[in-house]
Amino acid sequence: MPRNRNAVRPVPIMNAPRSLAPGNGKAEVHYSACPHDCPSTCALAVDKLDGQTIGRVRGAEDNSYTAGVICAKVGRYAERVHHPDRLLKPLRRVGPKGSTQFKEIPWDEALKRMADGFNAAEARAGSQAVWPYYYAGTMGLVMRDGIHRLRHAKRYSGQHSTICVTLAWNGFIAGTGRLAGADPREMAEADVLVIWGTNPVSTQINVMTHATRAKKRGGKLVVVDTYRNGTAEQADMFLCVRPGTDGALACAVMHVLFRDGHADRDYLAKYTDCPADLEAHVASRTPAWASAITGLPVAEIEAFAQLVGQHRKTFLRLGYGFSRSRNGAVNMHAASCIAAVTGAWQYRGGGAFHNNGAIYHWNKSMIEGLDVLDPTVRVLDQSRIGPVLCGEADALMGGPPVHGLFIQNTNPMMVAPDLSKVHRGFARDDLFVCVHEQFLTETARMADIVLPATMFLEHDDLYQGGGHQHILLGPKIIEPPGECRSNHEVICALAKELGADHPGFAMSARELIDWTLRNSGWGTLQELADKRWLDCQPDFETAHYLKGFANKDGKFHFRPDWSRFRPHGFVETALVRDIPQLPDHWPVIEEATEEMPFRLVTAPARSYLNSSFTETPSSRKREGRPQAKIHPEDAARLGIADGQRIRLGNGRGSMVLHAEHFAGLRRGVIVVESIWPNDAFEEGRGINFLTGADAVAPVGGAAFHDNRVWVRPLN
Ligand SMILES: Nc1nc2c(c(=O)[nH]1)N[C@H]1C(S)=C(S)[C@@H](COP(=O)(O)OP(=O)(O)OC[C@H]3O[C@@H](n4cnc5c(=O)[nH]c(N)nc54)[C@H](O)[C@@H]3O)O[C@H]1N2
Ligand SMILES: Nc1nc2c(c(=O)[nH]1)N[C@H]1C(S)=C(S)[C@@H](COP(=O)(O)OP(=O)(O)OC[C@H]3O[C@@H](n4cnc5c(=O)[nH]c(N)nc54)[C@H](O)[C@@H]3O)O[C@H]1N2
Ligand code: SF4
Ligand SMILES: [Mo]
Repeated sequence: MPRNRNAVRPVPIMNAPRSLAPGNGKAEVHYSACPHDCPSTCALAVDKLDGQTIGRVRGAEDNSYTAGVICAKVGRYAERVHHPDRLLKPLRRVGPKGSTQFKEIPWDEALKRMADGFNAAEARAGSQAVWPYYYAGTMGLVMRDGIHRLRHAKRYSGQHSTICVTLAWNGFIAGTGRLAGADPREMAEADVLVIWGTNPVSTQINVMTHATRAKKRGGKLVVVDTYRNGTAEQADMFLCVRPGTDGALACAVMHVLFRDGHADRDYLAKYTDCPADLEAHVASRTPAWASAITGLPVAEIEAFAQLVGQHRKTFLRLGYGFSRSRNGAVNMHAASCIAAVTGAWQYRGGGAFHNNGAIYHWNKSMIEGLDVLDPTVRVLDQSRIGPVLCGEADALMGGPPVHGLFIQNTNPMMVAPDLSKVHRGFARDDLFVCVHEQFLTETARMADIVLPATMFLEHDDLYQGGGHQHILLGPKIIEPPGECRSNHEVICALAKELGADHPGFAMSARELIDWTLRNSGWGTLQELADKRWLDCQPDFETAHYLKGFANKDGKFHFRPDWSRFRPHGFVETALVRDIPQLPDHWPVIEEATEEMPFRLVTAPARSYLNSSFTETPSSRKREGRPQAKIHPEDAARLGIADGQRIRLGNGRGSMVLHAEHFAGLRRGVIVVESIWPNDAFEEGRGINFLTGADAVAPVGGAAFHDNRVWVRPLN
């Protein structure tokens, strides 16, 4: 993001000293949790230099999952928290939408204008014309989820949060019945660790800590991905698949497992729903069949299957990446079935893991105001914000247009799919937008009112690890700069202005944390503060489903009930009827065509975290410029030199960037590491101009890695 030159910044803040060696006696060490949208949710040790300033951030050594390791971008967090471009005062737009012309206003006026804007929207088309829109810029339960309390108290439109996890979670739960798996620390005890559809070297570094321990014990690391990324570089076996074909690979592996006597028939009979049907079904899913779909040589599929078949302690660490396809939920389910066929679940160091969301059994009714939720209010699909703002009737679910948007913790002008619609929608004159942000992001630049937000070190919050099993406390450590306010403070102040009523609006963040812990069976705030984190790992038998899987019949389901996932108020996609009943390759991806011969994957860049850190100079420097990785043979055929400007396009739009010759992917596949701001590209159009906002089966989601595109060289 360019510096917001025109925004007024009256309170200069100092840049923190570069870094401070740990333990040199000068800094006080405070403990926290990383708030970013990352499965690692690291336990942090933060050097506090004075009341407003931090130094170095490190991983807590004594947390058994973090184990002293964090990613480089958060290690340099002083650069983000003390960034000269932080928003410090409320702003009112005085120029055209999208410009950086804003005027500072006092908080009282900002809140009044917001309330007026939302009340006007409501007067026009009812309360559902206001859409509080949020995501996981902070993962703190109070600061992330408190927006629902305002939503429910006011009967504003609901949000079905599909942009990230829906496909992956539903795909995993389809088999096990529950979003939880083997203790991820057991990865260290695996004989074969399969890292499938996640690039932890970039996206959740702590997986590699435990993977390295497995390798040191002689365990084998297998990586299944669409390109030779940082994680694949460390693998003993790398399977480079065509995007969206993991269901075929999983079926062929199961074919070999049955064929060669590696299926655990006692386990199958006791713990699974229809093993005979599965065996008959995969009999025709041979390695040759899968080779034609995945692009993998038959020998590689056979070798992978033998490795899995010969080692009971095979641990499948299943990520988000391979589920960002139109068949992603089916592929996730298919991969998870492998552990049930071999019975790997029975062994320490075996089984499968994706996310531990279910182990925390939160009572969020005070944070989210669930007691005042009206189930008749429509629930709009987050990923379809473009069609929603453009007034498409199906996206609006037959209800009124959206005239008011209140946004916290997300930057949809950059990260949402089908950006041409998103940008058109935000530009509407009859749309009132308020954005609460840390920086003047591309979304904030579309707002009528911009509010300055605190960062995690400046407010109290509660966190849970998705990729592990800890509840962590992130207490306020330093004072916020300027007039920044936390999400909770803003929600409560706005509720007051709007006359919305709920006991949660009268509580402090600390009171909400205490209430939530007590009512969820996790003790008190004081106890958590004393312990710093709680290890919530269920016992071995529970985590490995040895007392039965979490489905009603106690079995792992090879034949899932896909209709179970429909959230309240949401219409499942028409495609749900066509989902294959048993694991399979489901050919609903955007296959390449003659006109659009490439498949595009938009995998995460190491130094960014979604839209975050695109504002920090060190991350920008490390990423260089947006580039499209293309196979040298494809490039040669198209006459594209290494580093040449190219245009990528499809039916949704086109954009310009530079080519990078890269042999670590299949021909016909392009990878653009993301997410860059749109203004990092010529013409101001970024990668999400190419991605689709069609709702993916069974109940929505964004297929960010499933796009067909054409490529043209430019001079
Ligand atoms: N092409 C492509 N697009 C993608 C993806 C992809 O892989 N490829 N990934 C998708 C995925 S998985 C996700 S989750 C989305 C996420 O995309 P975003 O939701 O944009 O993600 P973040 O960068 O985590 O957070 C957004 C904003 O939250 C703000 N923020 C942080 N903390 C606070 C706070 O306490 N208060 C307030 N008010 N604001 C705060 C940050 O400053 C940041 O601007 O992007 C999706 N888009
Ligand atoms: N540095 C960094 N860290 C991040 C983020 C970031 O943007 N940058 N984003 C954060 C967020 S919000 C999330 S949700 C997580 C996501 O983190 P991950 O679980 O790692 O998931 P993805 O990042 O979507 O993609 C991971 C890998 O999947 C591969 N992939 C794509 N399509 C397929 C396919 O069809 N099959 C297979 N086998 N592989 C495929 C991609 O090439 C990529 O290497 O990371 C978080 N951490
Ligand atoms: S690895 Fe993830 S959770 Fe850990 S510090 Fe980095 S962004 Fe935060
Ligand atoms: Mo995500």
